[in-house]
Amino acid sequence: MSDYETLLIERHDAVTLVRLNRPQALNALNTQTLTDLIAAFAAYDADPEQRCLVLTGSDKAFAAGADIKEMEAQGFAEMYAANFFAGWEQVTRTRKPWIAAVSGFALGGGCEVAMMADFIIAADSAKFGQPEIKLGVTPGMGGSQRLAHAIGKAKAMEMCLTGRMMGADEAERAGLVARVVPMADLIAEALKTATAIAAMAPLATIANKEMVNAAFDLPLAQGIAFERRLFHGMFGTQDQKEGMAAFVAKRTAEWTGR
Ligand code: CO8
Repeated sequence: MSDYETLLIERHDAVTLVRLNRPQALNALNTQTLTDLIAAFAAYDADPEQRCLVLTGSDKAFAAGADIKEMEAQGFAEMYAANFFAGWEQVTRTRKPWIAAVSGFALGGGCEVAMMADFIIAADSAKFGQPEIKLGVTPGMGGSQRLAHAIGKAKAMEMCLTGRMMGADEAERAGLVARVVPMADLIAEALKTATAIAAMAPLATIANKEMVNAAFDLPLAQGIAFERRLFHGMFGTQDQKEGMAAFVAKRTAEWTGR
């Protein structure tokens, strides 16, 4: 049973596993999926028991894009008035960490959502692409920007202009994904990584995420100053005292998130 029409949710101790579940449309992302994901991510962010989230699809498709059938008949006025799909920005504002575990197609909006994650773990079956050009449009959920940041202009431009798909090994070499694993191991590996992250000091986790993300928004000098201030701030937490005392005493730290 799930509270969501388009998602399946499992709890694995402190890790939330969210599966996109529109198999009839290769997990194409429609308005309902966005509504469901905004709610699921907000619930995760607000739950102190949950420390990491994994978003995945099926073996065949992480998500084959925004739902073309939903968009087909739309005009500019409707898209603009509704600020269509601007809600994805709420997903990117999730403060706690989340991983995209990608098998099969991650195309268009699917690739864009995977790139919203803190990092991607890919199955060897993963195929990434921005094929919007073949539909007479462009990426619209950050793909042109995040792809260029992730893999540089040459490959990002080639992918956007040709719509070609990039396999998992090339994606790893290009820096789009953190790691490639056999398809059969994808969920286990993603949960293992998420469980390791979930065991870290909660405030330091959020601070690390914030500062790595700052590298994409701030000039270097400001990013370094931001990092140093957050680092100083960590010395106001109980977890800094606990983490360093545990190291010195050669015992395992017990985090309080304070
Ligand atoms: N939207 C809607 N339905 C889809 C989509 C999609 N993106 N992708 C697949 N489906 C449906 C198919 O129509 C088909 O439905 P049916 O059985 O009713 O005919 C079912 O899923 C299975 O698909 P296929 O039969 O095509 O499966 P294949 O294995 O033959 O092919 C492919 C798989 C190659 C992935 C193929 O389905 C495909 O090319 N899909 C479209 C990929 C694409 O172009 N994606 C980009 C979409 S545009 C986009 O994402 C823009 C994002 C920005 C929006 C933000 C606005 C602000």
